[in-house]
Amino acid sequence: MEIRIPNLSEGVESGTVVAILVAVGDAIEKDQTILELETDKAVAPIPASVAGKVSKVLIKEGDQVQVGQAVFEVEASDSDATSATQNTPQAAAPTTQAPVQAQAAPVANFQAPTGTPPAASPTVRKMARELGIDLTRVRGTENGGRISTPDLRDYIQQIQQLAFAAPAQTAPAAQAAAPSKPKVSIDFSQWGTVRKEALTSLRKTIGDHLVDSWTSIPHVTQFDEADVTDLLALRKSIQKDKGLKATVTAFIIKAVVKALKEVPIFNASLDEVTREVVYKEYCHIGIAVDTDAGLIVPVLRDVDQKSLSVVSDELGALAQKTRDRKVAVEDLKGGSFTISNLGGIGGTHFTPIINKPELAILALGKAVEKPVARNGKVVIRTMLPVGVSYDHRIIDGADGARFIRAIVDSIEGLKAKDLGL
Ligand code: CAO
Repeated sequence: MEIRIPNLSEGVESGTVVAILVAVGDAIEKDQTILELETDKAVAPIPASVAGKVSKVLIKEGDQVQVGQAVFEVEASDSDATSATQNTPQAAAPTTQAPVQAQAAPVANFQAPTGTPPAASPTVRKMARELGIDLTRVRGTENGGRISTPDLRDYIQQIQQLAFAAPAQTAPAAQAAAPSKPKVSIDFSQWGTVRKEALTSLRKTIGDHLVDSWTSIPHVTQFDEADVTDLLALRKSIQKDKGLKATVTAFIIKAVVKALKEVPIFNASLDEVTREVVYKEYCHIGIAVDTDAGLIVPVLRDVDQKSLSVVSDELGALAQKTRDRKVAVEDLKGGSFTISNLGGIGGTHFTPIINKPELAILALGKAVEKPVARNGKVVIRTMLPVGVSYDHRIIDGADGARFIRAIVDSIEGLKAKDLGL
């Protein structure tokens, strides 16, 4: 009996084997973690779909493996024989999402991206990968919603029809697109010794996400400075009185919530299909975390409803989990606004790139003491560099200025009563 790579998560088709946790001869339990796979989102533990004894290991560390690929051979106990086959990706549950509300001609084979990668044969998956097609958008017509080659062909034909049906929209975009130059590999060793390192899946994903955001969103970045002298004094007194070791980021999260409530467009997203602005009643804050593997942005949920002490505990735990690459894919989704704080490291202002599909992001530099003018006198205050990048398709400069003032006012005016302590 073979154990195969199960469905991972939306849009994730493959990964790199980073650790094999069992060897030939090992007895394994059903659901026991048998290997760890680095996908472009996180390191995912892969559970055994069957209990038994490992008879063959079909992969080695560093291998790139696909969803559905056999990775172990196992002598399974009888009771597990059926469940193992049921757990193969081909037998995945049918998807139930409603079709996307397209304004153009009705498109039978479109559907909204599902949470689960759909069942499809390796050939279909390969074709989709080569053509850059997101299979979660294709409706499968075979048993259990499995996608067949004709389903994929129909989907492509319908995309073509849509493209030709809207020449007025597509033509200017096509004209604007400059012919892309073929990429060339440069031999840097002709100028001296070099060392090569392949990009990890995560690094490729970070790059692709940033290029998508940077090239599809006209960014504007607005800068200011917040006087955090009182905030740091408040932090000190809370540390002393309550023993609470909340960091600067935890305080800023609480201050940001107030500003987001005042200027709610900064907590919204653009639906690029329906061309609607989606205002969110919730306040889920993405936190840029610097990890050894690269930038990862997990999400802290409902921070508007949590006290400083809960936000502080959750922030610490989430940052640690992210650095250990144990963060779940779900933890990376659904943010409404992101904070990127480089102040723990250093530097002043920088221009952050929006974490699409959000509309804005806050950058924080290092708070330092500096001379500032107050009531005609020069005094020493601790000033925090702040910057906000926003999507200029949706947010005008005046709102950008209003929002950064709201952030600065909220930071400078933060009181113990705002912290739910
Ligand atoms: N100014 C001055 N001091 C700051 C500060 C700032 N802007 N931000 C944090 N600090 C302080 C903290 O209060 C803490 O002080 P104490 O030791 O007295 O408690 C110290 O610096 C270290 O902070 P920290 O980084 O450990 O904790 P944090 O909760 O403030 O930040 C996190 C958490 C996850 C935001 C941070 O660790 C991190 O990873 N930052 C990098 C984000 C990043 O890479 N952004 C770039 C994205 S674009 O490539």
